[in-house]
Amino acid sequence: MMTCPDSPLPSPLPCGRYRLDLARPLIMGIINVTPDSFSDGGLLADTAAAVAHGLALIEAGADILDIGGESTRPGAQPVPLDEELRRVLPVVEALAGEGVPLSIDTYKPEVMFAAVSAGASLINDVFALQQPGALEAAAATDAAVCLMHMQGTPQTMQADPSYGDVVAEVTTFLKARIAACEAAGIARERIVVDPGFGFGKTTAHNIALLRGLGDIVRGTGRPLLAGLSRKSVLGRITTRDDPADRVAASVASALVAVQNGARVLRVHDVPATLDMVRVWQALEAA
Ligand code: 8Y7
Repeated sequence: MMTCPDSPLPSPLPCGRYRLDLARPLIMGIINVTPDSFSDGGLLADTAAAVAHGLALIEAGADILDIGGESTRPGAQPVPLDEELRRVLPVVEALAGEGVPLSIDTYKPEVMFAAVSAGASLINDVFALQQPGALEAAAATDAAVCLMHMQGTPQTMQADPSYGDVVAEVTTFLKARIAACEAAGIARERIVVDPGFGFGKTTAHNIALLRGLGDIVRGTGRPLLAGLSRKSVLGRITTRDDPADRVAASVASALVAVQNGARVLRVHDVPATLDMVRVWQALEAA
């Protein structure tokens, strides 16, 4: 197979009761369990909608589902612990038996532990387990862990992002977080890294990271997850204000990410991304 010669061997990623084969890029479908401001159906309706969306994403070919109860978009406000648990746990419980590993998108240790106990197999933390208690909570599980880079916090990160060498700085950060995980008893074999597109980055920073993904993969020695789906940077490049109009840009950027070594793609648009992966695979196999 024509894999990037320097990229880490795509050995299976231990992920709870699953072993994820990263020989081809995996598609992580996004499920946001945040209140629908256009419906007054309450929590039951939000849960039902999230579960139905998850089943549709599995049907469309998602390899992993990422479930989140708090938006981390620029400017988003934090959600209290009990509210986040109320949002995500019923969705994790309902989807845990569907044969696809579930990822919990949270930075709160209590949510990590409760979600894994309810059936989640991957912890996706945009704060890279830096919150008090997060390393310990993850270490107490057998879940895989995605460590993401962010400069600042969701409330402030887009104010004035600044780097000397963004690829080098993100790599250094991720290596330090891998070391912190190992010191806390989280084996490096369980770890996935993520440059955090859009999290404290200008358009130029995001482009430099996309071009430099191979350096991050080689520098960290771990599989890389890329999350570019529908993000503002793609809106700025394409002049598309509505995120729903950024599907083609999302697929194009995901293909570049795959060509530069990404192994997991966090996306809203599973069918379009799957077609791209199939085209990429056909070229790899030839
Ligand atoms: C990412 C993410 C978001 C990402 C990882 C959005 C939760 C913002 N983006 N997690 N989460 N990587 N690992 O626009 O890029 O989807 S939320």
